Amino acid sequence: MTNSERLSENPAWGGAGKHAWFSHNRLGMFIHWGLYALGARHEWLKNREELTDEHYQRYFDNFDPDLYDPKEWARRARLAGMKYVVVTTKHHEGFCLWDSKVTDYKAPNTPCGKDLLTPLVEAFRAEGLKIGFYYSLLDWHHPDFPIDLHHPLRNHPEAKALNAGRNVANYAAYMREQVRELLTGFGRVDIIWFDFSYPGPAREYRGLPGKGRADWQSERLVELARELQPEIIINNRLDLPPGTLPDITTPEQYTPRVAPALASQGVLWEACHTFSGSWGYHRDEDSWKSPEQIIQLLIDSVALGGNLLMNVGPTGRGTFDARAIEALEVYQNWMAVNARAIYGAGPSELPAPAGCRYTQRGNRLYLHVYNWPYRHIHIEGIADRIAYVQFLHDASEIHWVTHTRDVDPNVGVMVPEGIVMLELPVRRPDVTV
Ligand code: FHN
Repeated sequence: MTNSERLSENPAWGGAGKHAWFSHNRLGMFIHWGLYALGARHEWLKNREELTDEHYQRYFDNFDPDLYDPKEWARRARLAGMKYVVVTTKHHEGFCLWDSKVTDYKAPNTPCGKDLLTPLVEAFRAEGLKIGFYYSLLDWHHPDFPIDLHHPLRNHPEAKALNAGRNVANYAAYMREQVRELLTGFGRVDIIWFDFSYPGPAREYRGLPGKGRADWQSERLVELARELQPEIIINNRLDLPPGTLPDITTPEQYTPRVAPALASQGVLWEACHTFSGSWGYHRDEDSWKSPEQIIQLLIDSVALGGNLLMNVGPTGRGTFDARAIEALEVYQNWMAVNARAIYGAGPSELPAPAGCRYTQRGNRLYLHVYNWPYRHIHIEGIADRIAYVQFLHDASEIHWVTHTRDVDPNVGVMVPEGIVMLELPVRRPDVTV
């Protein structure tokens, strides 16, 4: 089996199967949007500030994203090179962006007065992006969701009394009804992104009962998703029976050092990250990743055979704020020249030089130089020391040239933050790619 055949079977490449689109596309947009955007201080604000429903009601009563323009969101995502979107249809606060028939806690009942999800799906689909729905297992508004260690009322003086009579089985049935709505009401859904169950035994908190694996009735959610959308990708945040493999794993806010594996076999994976320190819009969050960092996140993921899902938290008025737009434009500028090193690319068998990464697509090797402006990059296994590599179109070998800055604009480029991507035709006697 040649390398290219083997690589095509490698889960890192999505295999030839129904999920091949996922690995090919590599970059997606995560969107965290809900009532918390009005609070402008993190999507967990209800939990962090231990707000009662009455206190939090002010965000519901004033939610009216008058500047909401999903077509503009979708355009920004496409320009940034993002090929799929995962949007929070319902986050832990329990508020639904769509016109769910099983709750009143939804966008059409706010001053906004309309379903926000349908126009988003239509806009992103029109821009050619695949559709993913994030759905929170936690629900801090639902009357049957038990008050537990993550609940905003966990420290309420009447917590135990408030928790009495809550029936988690009723809540699990509610989840199935909502997942049914999401997977039957919006055409093809490519990803369902559940978040999150508590693995392992139930953990009590100050006399409040925890939730265990059985409470989520995860298997029934998976069965339902597979029945309604047979091609759908399901992530790994449902607490499934041991040995049950998700379609993708989802390392969060870090890039694995080695490609993730489950049950000692390769698995599709997607690292999810924020541009800032918050998933939901946070006005005062000032730890935004640099342009170089967000480009490296993408390269690192692909070099290890994974995807990157980068998050935007729209404001309470329905806009991407200036910092988010600036970050998306970093991807737009870099992908405009370097997309060929990302889409359909994956790991290389060749060891990358120090301070560099390799991504490979067929017989094209992409050298991503992080430690620029080092002049000499020793590439093992292909050639001796090089000062600089010039990509020769369809050449059968690599010519080493002395360092020059006037690089052919079609290949290696100096991006703003010093990451140079060069494209190399790979030719080694022992490797047929
Ligand atoms: O609690 C959530 C958090 O708000 C955010 O949605 C992330 C995204 O992966 N998931 C949970 C934390 O792991």
